[in-house]
Amino acid sequence: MTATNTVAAADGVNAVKAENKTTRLDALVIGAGVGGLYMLHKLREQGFNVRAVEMGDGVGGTWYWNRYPGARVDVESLEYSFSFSKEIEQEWDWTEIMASQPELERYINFVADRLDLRRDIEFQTKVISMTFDEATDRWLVVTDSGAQFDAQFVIAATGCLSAPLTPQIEGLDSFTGPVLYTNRFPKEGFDFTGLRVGLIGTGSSGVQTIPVVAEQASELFVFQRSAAYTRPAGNRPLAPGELDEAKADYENIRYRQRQTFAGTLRFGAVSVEGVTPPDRRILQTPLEQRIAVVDELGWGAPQAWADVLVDLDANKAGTELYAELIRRNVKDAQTAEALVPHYPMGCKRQIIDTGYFETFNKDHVTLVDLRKTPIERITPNGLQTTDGHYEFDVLYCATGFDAMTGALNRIDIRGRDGKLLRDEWRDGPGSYLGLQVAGFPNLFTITGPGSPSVLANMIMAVEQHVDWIADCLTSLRDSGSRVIEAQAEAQQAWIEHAAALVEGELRASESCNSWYLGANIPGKVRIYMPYMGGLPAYRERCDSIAAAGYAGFAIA
Ligand code: NA7
Repeated sequence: MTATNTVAAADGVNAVKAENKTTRLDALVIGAGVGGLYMLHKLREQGFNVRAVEMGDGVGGTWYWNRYPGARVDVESLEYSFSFSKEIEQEWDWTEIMASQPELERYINFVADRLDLRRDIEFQTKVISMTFDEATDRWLVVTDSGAQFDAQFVIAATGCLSAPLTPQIEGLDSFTGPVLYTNRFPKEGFDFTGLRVGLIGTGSSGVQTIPVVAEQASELFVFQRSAAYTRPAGNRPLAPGELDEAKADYENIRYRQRQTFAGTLRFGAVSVEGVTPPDRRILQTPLEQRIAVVDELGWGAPQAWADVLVDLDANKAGTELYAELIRRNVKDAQTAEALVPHYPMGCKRQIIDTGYFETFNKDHVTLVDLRKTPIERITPNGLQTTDGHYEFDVLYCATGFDAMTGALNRIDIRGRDGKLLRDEWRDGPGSYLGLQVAGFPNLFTITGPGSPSVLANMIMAVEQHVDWIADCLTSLRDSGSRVIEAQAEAQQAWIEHAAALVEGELRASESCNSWYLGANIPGKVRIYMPYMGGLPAYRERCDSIAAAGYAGFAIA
């Protein structure tokens, strides 16, 4: 149903004063990445009047925006794909073990077309504010396109790594050449051929794009603040017959995926299913024997010990093995040394790469260690460190995201009593199950903070959330209920439970700084945001809460 009125947007946001179209809905989905698309499909199937809005002009979310050269998923595509439709599973053919961004984007477009989802998506429409009306128990959602929505439920499928960071570096605006970002790479692509490139950032995106850019650029300067723990991905084309074999066994693969901690059977080429923890301890092993393990296991060696991810000294010894592997792959001793991380293994997300270390053996690739010579400023034609000036034609930033909370905090979300979500989250992103926030009724978050999200295969995590939310809305409709809201006590108990799971863990300790902890954003409160209990236990918990009549939620 569509109505027309002239409502002005909330104060402080780009006022939308033109004649606005307000569409009345059962549910509005924000985002048309994998979460938003499946949510839209599922609610439509269940007879809800639902639409989605999407900032971009196409579907895909992460795989729409992060279209930088070298972008690739780090779990197997056969597993990193929708499991809800047996038909789609059989119809789509993956070409590689771990698909590249173009193939993933094609796949997501295929799904959108196959399910005829586009007709219910408003593209190039960014939500700027949403206000909960306590009189009607409905959300008024205002967008920058003039479209407004009056929805009973809002489902934010806004992504965990979708709010791009612009590095706070003096002089950034003064650079006269092109400035590119991995997380907003131009849709038409960019040809680095023959150009001198200055690249900042060596997280997953930097590590993936550096070898590809080095193939084209005439000169590449890599400005590294923190070295990466990365190992070869072992990607390859799927062999003939391999895909058919997997498709024939899909039910079993999905079943096994659901039993694993992270919803995936392999990370890169390494099996994580049913792996028994190693029983050897690095601190009790003489150096020559540690090196023998490197000879035997290669890049698997640094983590092949019981104590490395739990004890700081053991961790340092593990990093030594990692350094040994880098030395074996990088010719220049000084560069090899600079590529060894200075922080514990396991703090940040493990990266997998294709030819990363070998890239630094190329004569036209230079690593600049910012820990030794920090950036002073960007100049019109390059970058000045404390040590000298580097001149280049293109500035290329792989500087990451305001993870997990950034996308929602950039919207003015007002719940009960006009409370702003970003104020509520100032001391940490409180949430019940990562699905709802107390004080914000009828608003759901897909893979929100406090859920397994980024620690799991994202599509598996998304499917579990979408199924749960769809069942919840159907159950509310069946019982004639209008409002569901997380209760503050249940939320607090969940926060404490989630915090207890990471207590004493290296990844949440003072020696670690990661985007999981919000540590890449100056001033952001330091809290380990994803839920560490694993997907199977989490799913069980969500299901038992639903079975108990949505325990911990108030329903009216
Ligand atoms: P990440 O992993 O957050 O990496 C960002 C990189 O950019 C990291 O090396 C940062 O160094 C570096 N960075 C950020 N700001 C600066 C400034 N101002 N100066 C120098 N270096 C800077 O983002 P990605 O996009 O690579 O990956 C995000 C996730 O996407 C990834 O974990 C996967 O899950 C997929 P720092 O480490 O902060 O010292």
